[in-house]
Parts: sequence; structure tokens; C-alpha cells
Amino acid sequence: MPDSAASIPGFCRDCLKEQTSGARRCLACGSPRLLRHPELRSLSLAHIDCDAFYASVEKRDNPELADKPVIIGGGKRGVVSTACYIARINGVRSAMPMFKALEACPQAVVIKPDMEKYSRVTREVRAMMLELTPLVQPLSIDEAFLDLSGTERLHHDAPARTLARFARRIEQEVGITVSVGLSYCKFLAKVASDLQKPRGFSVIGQAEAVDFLKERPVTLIWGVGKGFATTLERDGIRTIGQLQTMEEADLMRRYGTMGQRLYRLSRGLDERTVETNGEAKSVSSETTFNADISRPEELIAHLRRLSEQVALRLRKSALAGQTVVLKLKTADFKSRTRNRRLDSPTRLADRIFRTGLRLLEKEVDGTKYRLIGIGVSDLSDPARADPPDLVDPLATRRAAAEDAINKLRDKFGKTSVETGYTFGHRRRDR
Ligand code: TTP
Ligand code: MG
Ligand code: MG
Repeated sequence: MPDSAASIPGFCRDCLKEQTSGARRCLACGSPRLLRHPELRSLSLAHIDCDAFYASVEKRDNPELADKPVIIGGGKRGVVSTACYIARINGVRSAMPMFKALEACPQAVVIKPDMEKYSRVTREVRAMMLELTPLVQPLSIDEAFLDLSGTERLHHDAPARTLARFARRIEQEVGITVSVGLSYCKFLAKVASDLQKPRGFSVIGQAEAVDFLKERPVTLIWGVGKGFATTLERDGIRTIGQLQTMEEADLMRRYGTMGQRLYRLSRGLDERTVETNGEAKSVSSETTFNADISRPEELIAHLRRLSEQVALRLRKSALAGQTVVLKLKTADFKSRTRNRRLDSPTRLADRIFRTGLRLLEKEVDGTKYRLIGIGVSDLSDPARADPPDLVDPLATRRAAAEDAINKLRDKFGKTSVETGYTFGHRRRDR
């Protein structure tokens, strides 16, 4: 029905011309990449995520790879960091053991990650984002939230078209592609950017949010990982639509503060703003157990593994933190947070782990826990982190050892190098 389509605001993602008819192709350039949405002129919260990030950078730098399946990851024993979309068609996925990936796609070209190169691209993309708005919140090496409200005068355009222009510019000037999600809140902007990858641009408006969410699985909700999804499943809850029919008080009684989050996000209510200061305020990693745990050895093994994840993230985002924060949640959903400030910022798994261990020692008294998390706050530049330690000469040696382990990890993938504590407790889910 051309009539109704014509009344919906729209433009062409290639030539950016406004579309005033309901035609399927752009009236100006013939491109089929048209974007139409009733709320296109008012939405301003975006999430942008690069497509197959590491692989796209490698393809950019070697045009011979353009039509080949490309996997970024370690040697035969490592895991897949990412795979290009051609390799994904063959079933290759992030975090898959390399041998499995090569079983699925034997003709793939495997490339070792070059973190420094990817970080340079990240900085370049981020600088361009900051030309759109000062309100940019990076979430990881290849994605960020942007709040473009109030930028119409600056860009002489609505946020939607400014974002399409940005995506086009990244392709032309950086040589990789991105996917954009546009909505009115962070939760749905992030969901949207994932809907149409690669080179996607998806819009989720206020009017459709509840309906859109109804049939989706609970795992779409921020913070609902595999563990918590199992808990919900046990209670008979699988879809977000089911949460939409439940009372807030009921959800809070069952799941504590997480219940409140379920109540709000399931209805598309999310007031979180785009935070810029210091980018992230903390870097942490946590896990919810399938069955509650009270045994110290098991808690310590998790703590070790999570400390390593935190260190890896600090390294990837070029950050260090000075306060170590341990988080526990008891079987009856009570949260315990303990922290300790260090003499100097750290980015070492071992220092994070040992500090976390001292905090944990006081909490292992037979209490059953359902969650453990470790992280660092007071983030800063890593330049001043982990100075050679006169008091503890071993620390310097440990730092050197960790550097060596990290280099091996980059080379062979995350699970190929295990330290004593995590051995045998490798996580099956990513
Ligand atoms: P993602 O944005 O999750 O994935 P991606 O950019 O490769 O693909 P998509 O198009 O689906 O967004 O992660 C960004 C980069 O982070 C990715 O290119 C490689 C790295 N990464 C890992 O090293 N290990 C992982 O398990 C994941 C998920 C990502
Ligand atoms: Mg990505
Ligand atoms: Mg990402």
C-alpha cells in the first residue's frame, strides 16, 4: 500500500535522499537500502557495533581475502576470536575451538590477532563518533552508545540520517563496515544494532517496543546469562512476554534487584543514560553458578578465572584499576560487595586475584553462593600500573610471567594457556 508507506518518514542509506513515495527502491539512486520508520525523526539513542571487527580490518588490509572465509584466532589449539560473515555461513562462531572451526570450514584463512592494529582502528572510529556527539560511551573494542539528542542544529539533520552518513563515512574512510541500532533507550538500541548485521540499520520505536519484545527469549535482557536463564526456565519463564504479565513486587520477591530489572526492561523501560566520564567506571566479570556453591576450592577456581578475564579486558581497553571489588550473591539473593584499594593501579590477573582472595577468605563460612564476581574500579591509564615492587620482588617476576602468558594467549587463543588455579575448571559457555 504505497499510500501508508509514503506517509512514513524515510531516506536512502546510500545517497541519503529523503523518500517521499512508498517505492521499494530509492527514487534518486535506485538503491534498495531504504530506511523507513514512523519514529525516524524523533529517535536519538544509538548503538553502533563494527561487523566482524578483527576480520574486517584484516580484509581491509589484504584485498585478496575479500571473498574468502577468514578466521581470526590462534593456532590449531586455540579458539576463534571472530570469523568473517563468509566463514559464519559455514558455521564458524566466536569462541569456538579452532579445530572445530576448521572442521566446519577447512578452506578458511586463519590469521593471528594483531591487537595493536585493531586498537588503532578503534581509536579512529571513536574519534569520528565524537564528531557526532560528545556523548559517546564505548562498551568494548568495537562498539559504543551514542546519544545524539540535541545535535540536529549542529548536523542540520535528524540523528537517523546523521548516523547513516556516519556509517557511510566509516566504510569510505576506515574501510570496515558497522551496524547501527536506533531507539529511545540503551537496551533496545543495542538489541537493534544486532538485528540486521552486517551493514545493518535497525530502528525500534517507542510504540512497538512491548510487542517487539513479547516473543523474544529472556536472554535478550541485559544481565540474563545462561545461569540466570536456567533459573527462570525452572520457574517456567522463557519469553519476555511472560515477564510482561508479571507484577513488579512478585518479580522482586523472587529475584531481588534483578527482578526489578526484568520488570522494567521487559516493558521497554530503561532510563540509563549514555555515560562518558572516564569511559567505563569499572571493569568486572562475574558468573552465576548452575548450582549454588559453598566450597572454597570451587569459589577460588572461579575467582581465578574471572580475574584473568578482567585482566584481559583491561589490557584490551588499555586501562588499569586501583580498587579491587569482590561481589558475591548468596543463595537467597543477598548481595555482598567487598573492596580493597591498592597502593598502585593494576592490570595483572595475579594481583587482582590475590587481592580478591583476601576479600573472599572472610566470606567463606559455609554460606552458599549463587554468584561471584571480581573487578577493578578507580580506572586510569596503565602507564603507572604495577610498578616494579621492592617489597615484593616476586611481583615483578609474576608480572613478566603474565606478560609472557598474554602474548601466548594472543598467539594461540584464550584457553590454550591455563594457570594452576583454573585448570580443570574451564568454562563451557563462553
Ligand atoms: P563482537 O562485536 O562481539 O563480534 P564481531 O565484531 O566479530 O562480529 P559482529 O559482526 O557479530 O559484531 O566482538 C568484537 C571483537 O571482539 C571481535 O571482532 C573479536 C573480539 N572477540 C573475541 O576476541 N572473542 C569473542 O568471543 C568475541 C565475541 C569477540
Ligand atoms: Mg562487532
Ligand atoms: Mg561488539
